Amino acid sequence: MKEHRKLKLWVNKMANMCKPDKVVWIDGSEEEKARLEKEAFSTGELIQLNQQKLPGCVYHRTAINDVARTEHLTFICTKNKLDAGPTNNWMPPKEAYKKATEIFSGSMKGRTMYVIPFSMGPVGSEFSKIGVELTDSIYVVLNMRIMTRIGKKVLEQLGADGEFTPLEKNHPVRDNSLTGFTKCLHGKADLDINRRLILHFPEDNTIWSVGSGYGGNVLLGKKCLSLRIASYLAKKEGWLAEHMLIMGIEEPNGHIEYIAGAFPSACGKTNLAMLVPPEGLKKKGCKIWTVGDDIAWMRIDTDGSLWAVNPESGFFGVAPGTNSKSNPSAMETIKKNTIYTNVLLKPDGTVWWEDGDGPVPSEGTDWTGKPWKPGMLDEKGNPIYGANPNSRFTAPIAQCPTASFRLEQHHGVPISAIIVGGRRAHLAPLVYESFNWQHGVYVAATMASERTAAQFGKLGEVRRDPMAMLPFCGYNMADYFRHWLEMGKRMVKPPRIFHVNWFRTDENGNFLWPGFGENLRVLEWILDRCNNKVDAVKTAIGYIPKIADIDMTGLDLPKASMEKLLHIDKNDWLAELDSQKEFFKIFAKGLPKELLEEWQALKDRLEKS
Ligand code: OXD
Ligand code: MN
Repeated sequence: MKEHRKLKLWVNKMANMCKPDKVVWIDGSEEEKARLEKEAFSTGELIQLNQQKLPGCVYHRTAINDVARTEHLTFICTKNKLDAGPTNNWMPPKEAYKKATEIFSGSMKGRTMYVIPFSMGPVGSEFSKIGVELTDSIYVVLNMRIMTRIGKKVLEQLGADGEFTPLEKNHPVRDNSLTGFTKCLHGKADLDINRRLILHFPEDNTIWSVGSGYGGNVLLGKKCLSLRIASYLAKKEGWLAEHMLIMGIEEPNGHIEYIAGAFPSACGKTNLAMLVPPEGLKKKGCKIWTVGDDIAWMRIDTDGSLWAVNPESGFFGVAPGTNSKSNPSAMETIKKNTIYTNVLLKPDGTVWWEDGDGPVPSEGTDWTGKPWKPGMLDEKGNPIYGANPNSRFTAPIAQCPTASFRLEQHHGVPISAIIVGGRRAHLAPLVYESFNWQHGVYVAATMASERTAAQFGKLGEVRRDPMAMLPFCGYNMADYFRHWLEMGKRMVKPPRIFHVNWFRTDENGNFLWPGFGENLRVLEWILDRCNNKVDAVKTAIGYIPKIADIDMTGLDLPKASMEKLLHIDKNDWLAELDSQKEFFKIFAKGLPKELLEEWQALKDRLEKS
């Protein structure tokens, strides 16, 4: 194979800085996997789990101060601050490279640097992007092996000079600053939080992450490439890189329609992507197909509609709360070939987490490596969890019982509807449909979630998270909104945009909607709307369902609850508008005028209602 000169030069340059003892090129083979696992078992980086009960599964603990994405240490490094926008941390590229160089220098002495060529999206698809991650962590290599397509086949695809394949044939954008792949450098260094930086250089198509071993900070194909860098590329090349699940709903006649959905974390995105139809709807014979649970790359095809691919090939899911009731398909998926991180390790070499399956084990080793028993309290009297609340499983999508047969298809799937939503105890009805694309963009740009007890901050406080992209947009979010508006103009048949809220509560704080599989009832209504099969009630905020149009077969929910779920409180909405206005202020003059027009139009409609 002819070598890629620029790739080789870059690897040498990075190795000269980090000074690893060895540089190993990852080929993606089974023998390589076995060799790396063996080495990691011998150093303690990984623990082999019970191979009878969990074949192919391994266990890993991260450092105690390194269990989640560190947004405050995550930077967009563009020449101009304005290009990063008001919602991102910004650092000038020169300063960022300098700071990180100091930490990276010599940090891989005594270690091996692995070179991982990877493809986001099926290898060879014209919609895929290639990256190369350099890392001193075997855990990262083994995770990337599941989450992305790696190895020799990717190098072959990159070829000898490897320009990026422009995402859309009709809108090719050649950018000479691109050298054919995203240059991703990761080093654990000393895992010191004061020497941790997650740096994105969109103008150089480069990511540098140092001082962390936590997935979201170090699996650089995921949030860093597929969202932050990709959103920047998508803007330039005329497509969308989104923090969205993709799922298909198959009718008994075999017709499948696809939905993409954006939800902030802790809103049940993974569960929704793998939804199991509830008993009452089972006899209808609908099937769910999971295309992805976290990221969607979407482009306009020659038919003028929006098509999506999931660039990932694995799930990096939160373990606590995942059980056979909340997500039976996930439980099935993670029975083999799974990497478990920061969960409780049981004496029999299996794993457990809070709100998981099975009885609470009588003992185990917790995620920090200490002996654990149920009911243990810390010095402040708080419960000591066996598993970290953000403990994870990494598993291949192909193992999911509902994995879509179109996962490997280069073309992706056509999207009929986009749904967005957060946790709102009041305000937002169970579902509403926007009037048109522009209104839908406004709905998505103002979406929000209320903090739960599990999050830092004031309980119930509203956190705006436009398109669930607040931590992931690699450029100025005001330009991102404009890009969404422009995409709508280019589509002949744009997907309809809906807002859902599974989390509305009654006066006593109890959830009004049962959620989980029952959400299919709402998805069915959404698809019926897309196919002009049902009417709706026009309200100030958008179209809501007529109660009779939601199929409630087998669900015993009082009509009064449905009424509450669909209620629109004028005063609450007027207060919401004030809060949205405050949020819009941060974008100053950059905010597209269309969003302000939509805001004003909603205000007028509410006042008249
Ligand atoms: C994730 C996240 O891990 O959104 O997917 O934080
Ligand atoms: Mn996510």
